[in-house]
Formats: sequence, structure tokens, C-alpha cells
Amino acid sequence: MKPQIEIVTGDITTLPVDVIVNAANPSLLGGGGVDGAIHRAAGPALLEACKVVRQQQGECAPGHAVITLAGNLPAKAVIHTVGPVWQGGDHQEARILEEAYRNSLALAAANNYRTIAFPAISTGVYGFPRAAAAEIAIRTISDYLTRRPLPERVYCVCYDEENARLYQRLLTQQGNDT
Ligand code: AR6
Repeated sequence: MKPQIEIVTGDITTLPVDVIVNAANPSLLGGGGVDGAIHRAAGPALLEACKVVRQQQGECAPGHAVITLAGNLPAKAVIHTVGPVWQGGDHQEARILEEAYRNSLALAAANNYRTIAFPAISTGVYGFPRAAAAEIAIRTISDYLTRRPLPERVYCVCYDEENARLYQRLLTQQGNDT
């Protein structure tokens, strides 16, 4: 059987999965990093869809998630979640990061999607320490999957090899790599 969690190195915008997750900001109107890459690859339809969500629901609070179409991406949908800005670790950053992963997984499941890909949320512009963020990602995703049928497979997409090795080590420790 294929493992439920897989580590992938590269560009999340190229993955032909059901849903890719965007590390967005509360405005939902785009930005740099993976957010910029996703909007560029998806084309203007994605920004239009985000504007509609904003009109309906307002800004997206940290830890929350919303879903849109995926424009020109190979994925079927994009889930936009907002991670915490790192402020030293005593501002609920870990809890908010867990919520961002959990709410994204729940939204994918609610839409009957089977495969989902995450970037390393909050570890770029938002400054969350990479090792701690990777530990939260692997633990939160593993916990979620053990108790629910969907999604069936989760890809953790690392932009560089160093982060991928970090994730792989954690995954092996959790015993999920078989
Ligand atoms: N595919 C996969 N991962 C990527 C890609 C890519 N194409 N590009 C960057 N990464 P960041 P954040 C990795 O800064 O920290 C935006 O401006 C990157 O190496 O994109 O949550 C938003 O609008 C890093 O490990 O997101 C917000 O304002 C990870 O993605 C703010 O940045 C996340 O880095 C959110 O900051």
C-alpha cells in the first residue's frame, strides 16, 4: 500500500493532485512566496475567485481556510489557509499552525477530495522555525488521517532538499513511511 503521507521536493503548482494548499495572508488577495507562485500559475481566475470569497466572508483569520477553483493549475481546487506570523513562540503560533493544517484537511474532506498537497506553511515570510513547523505538520496530518477516511493521501511539498530531509526524518520517526 502507498504511504498516506509522502514528502515531495519541488514546486507545488505543478502537482496533479485534487487540492493544493496556499499559504495565504488574511486579505486573500495574493502575495509573495508560494502564494505568488500559485496565483501566477493559476492565472487571473484565481484572484477573481478569492475576491468573491472575500466579499462573502471577509478576511481569512489565521488558522482558518477557504476553498476556490484552481484556474489553470493541474489541481482541481485551491485551499487558502493563513498560518501564524512567528512572534517568538508565545503567541499561540503552534496552535494556529495546527489549526491551519486541520481546517485545510477538513475542508478537502468536506469536498470529497482524496489527495491534497501542502507547502511548509508559515516557514517563509512568516518566519516560523522550520524544524518546529515540520514537526507540527507531520504530527497534525498523521493524527487527522488515523481517524478519518478522507483525504486518502497527503503530499508535503518542500521547496528545497534540506527541508525535505527534515520532513522525511520526522515521518520515519512517526512510523508512517512504510
Ligand atoms: N512550491 C512549494 N513551496 C514553495 C514554493 C512553491 N512554488 N514557493 C515557496 N515555497 P511563504 P508563509 C515555500 O513565504 O511563510 C506570502 O506573501 C517556501 O520555501 O510562501 O506562510 C503570503 O501572501 C517556504 O518554505 O509563506 C503571506 O503574506 C514555504 O513555501 C505570506 O507570504 C512558505 O513560505 C505567508 O508566509
